[in-house]
Order: sequence, then structure tokens, then C-alpha cells
Amino acid sequence: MWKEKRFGMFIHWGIYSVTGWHEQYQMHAQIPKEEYIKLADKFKPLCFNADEIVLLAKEAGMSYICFTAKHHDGFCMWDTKYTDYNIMNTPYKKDILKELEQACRRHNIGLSIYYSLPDWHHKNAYNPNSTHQLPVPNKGDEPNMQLYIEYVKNQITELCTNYGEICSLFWDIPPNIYDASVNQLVRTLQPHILINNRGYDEGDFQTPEREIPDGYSFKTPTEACQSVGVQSWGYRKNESYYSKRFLCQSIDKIMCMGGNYVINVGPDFNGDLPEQAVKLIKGIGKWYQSCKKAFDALPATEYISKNDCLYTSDSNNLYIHINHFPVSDSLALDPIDFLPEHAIILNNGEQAKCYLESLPSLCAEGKNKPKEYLQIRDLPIEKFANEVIIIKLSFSRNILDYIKKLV
Ligand code: FHN
Repeated sequence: MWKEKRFGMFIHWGIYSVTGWHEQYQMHAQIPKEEYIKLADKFKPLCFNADEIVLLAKEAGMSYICFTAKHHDGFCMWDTKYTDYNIMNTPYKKDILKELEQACRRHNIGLSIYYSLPDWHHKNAYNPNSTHQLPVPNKGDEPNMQLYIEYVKNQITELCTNYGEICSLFWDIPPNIYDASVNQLVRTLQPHILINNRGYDEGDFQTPEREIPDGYSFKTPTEACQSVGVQSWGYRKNESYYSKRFLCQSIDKIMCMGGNYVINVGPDFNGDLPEQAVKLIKGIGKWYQSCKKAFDALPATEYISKNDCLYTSDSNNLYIHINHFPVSDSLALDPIDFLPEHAIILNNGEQAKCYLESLPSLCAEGKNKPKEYLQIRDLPIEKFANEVIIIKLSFSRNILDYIKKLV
């Protein structure tokens, strides 16, 4: 899965969407459990169209969808037999995870599952050694990690048995309890699954969230996650949305480091995606689809960190990612001192204008005759101000080997 599925859609959805405040409304607003569960009686998202959401992801170049089967509130968005606190006991009465899974299969999109270990409903789940817990256990709770892990194992068995092939499992909030038997169970049920590092053992991949780690390339498998919303992962009525440029820069940086990226949207209580979320996914998707070959190439910034750009490379191709806000419409690419065979601006497929020129900025005073190096000019920096410009240079030789010999 890892390299074929670089880019995915995260979907945070649950009864918290009825409030339109945040997916952690119950805890932040300190809503008593007996009050909060009444949201389930109002949950009837008749506008939910699984095919529409899956096709939005597919058209954006995404190859999998990660769905919150259960978030911290403990409400289950699938037909589970281990608690009545689930989607079948709402006015909607249908298994949303099954609807989403079937749409994923119809459109050849992978299905990943998110499962929260904090559970503000289950009486044994309170875990003082972890985070994202209620301030105090609910009245009548009996915190007991072994009993709760049994519940988790039973539910994860349902999720790994009844919904076809699951490409990855996103445990959320490390419990700070080591128990290798949980992921062993998952792997016996789903032999090809990849599991993140937020569960009961180290898992298969790390999960930087909203932040961009330092460095030029990830040394271990990595899936970064971010939401289109600044404040919330679940639906928020008055959400502030990130700019397209910010999200393109974030995706570009992570992928230039060799990481995967999953970007989150939150359907509202009707099952619709907010207009601004759809607009962002479509805009980012158009950019990603035109530039994605640059992300299949390998990280190269550690070999050629010029112009504050990021670089990826495969054999004779060098991809230049103008990830920062461009300071000018040209790029000096010393030490390259010959022209590429082809130069394409991936954002629009047009030719990039390349020249061999001597640059005063590269001449030590009177010490050496000006040497000509590769220069790219007249880049359309205004036209693509709200995305990352990526240029593909194709040479007659392995450009990275050439550069490595020079530095
Ligand atoms: O608390 C959750 C949050 O609501 C959201 O689900 C993110 C997504 O990775 N995980 C936790 C915060 O790290």
C-alpha cells in the first residue's frame, strides 16, 4: 500500500456534527454523558451520499479514505454488537461504514479505519495514563484497562472482518500501555494492513499531525495528517479554513520528504460536506493531479538545496518545488552548467524558459571569468500564487549523480 497510496482523504464524522462545534464537544463543553447521548436521537443525515464523497476524493487524486469508525465520544458509526451506542440506533438506522465501504469498492478506492482509544462512553475506558480523557470518569464508570482492551479487540475484530480489505488502521491517542496482542489480532485478520504508531505498540508508520517535521527526508514510513479546518476535524459551523496555498505547501513538503498525506473533511449533520471544504479539495486535487509525478520521485533536497526550493529526482529528471513564496520569477541553478532536454511547468504543462547565463551574483571579485549556469526565467508566479509551482527538468544524464559529484 505504502507507495501506491500516497494521498488520502480523512473523514471525521459522528453525532458531534449535530452540534456543529467540534468533534470533542462533549469534553470541551463538559456535557454530562446522559445529555450528550441524546445527540444520537437527532442524527439522521439523509443527504449523505457515499459515492459523491468517494468520487470527490478520487477526482482529487486520492487513493484511499480513512473514516472515523469511533471517535473519542465512543459513538460507533457501524453496526456493532458490542454496544447499543451506534448508528443503527439512530433515526438513520443504516451502517454508514458499510455504505462508505461499498462506495470505495465501486470506485476502487482503498478504505482505512480510524479508531479512538479514548472512549468517553464505555464504562471501563477511562485511562489516567493517556490524554484526551474526560476530566473525571463518568458517574458509574469502572476504569479497567484489561476489560476495555477486550472491548477494543472485539470491535476491531468486527471492523477487520465485516468490511473487506482495510488498507490501514489509524489508532488515535496512544494509551501508553504496551500490548502487542492487539495489533497481532489485526494482522491475522488483515494480513496486508498497515498500522500507525498511536496504538498498543510501535506499529508500521509515524503520524505527524498538522506540523511539518524538520529535515529533508523521512527515515521511516510516514503518513502526515491535516484538516482543511483550522479549529476542528469534525464539522464546525463557523470553521476557519486554511488557504489552498498553505495546504499545497504542507502536502508538497511532506511528499518531498517521502511521506504520505491524508487531508481531513467533516460532513455536517445532514451528511453534506461544507462548500469551502469541497472547494479546497477540488482546488488542491487539480494541483495534485497535475504535479503528482513529482511526488513519485525520490527526495533530493539534501543534495541540492538551492533557492529555498525543495527537490525530488528520478534518474534523469529533477523536480523543482517552489514551496516557499517565490521572491522572483527566475531561478539560478548553479552548479548545473548545461541545458535540460525538456523543461515543463507541471502546474499547466507549459514549457519553462531555460538559459545558460553568467550571473554577477556568482562572480567573486575579479577572481574568475564569469561561468554560465542554468537559469530559469519568466516563471508564472502570479498565476500560481495560491499553489506550489513545480518544474520538471529532464536531462540527458542522471542529474543527481552529476550534482553529487560537484558538491
Ligand atoms: O483528538 C484527536 C482529534 O480530534 C483528531 O481526531 C486528530 C486526528 O489525528 N487526532 C487527535 C488529536 O491528535
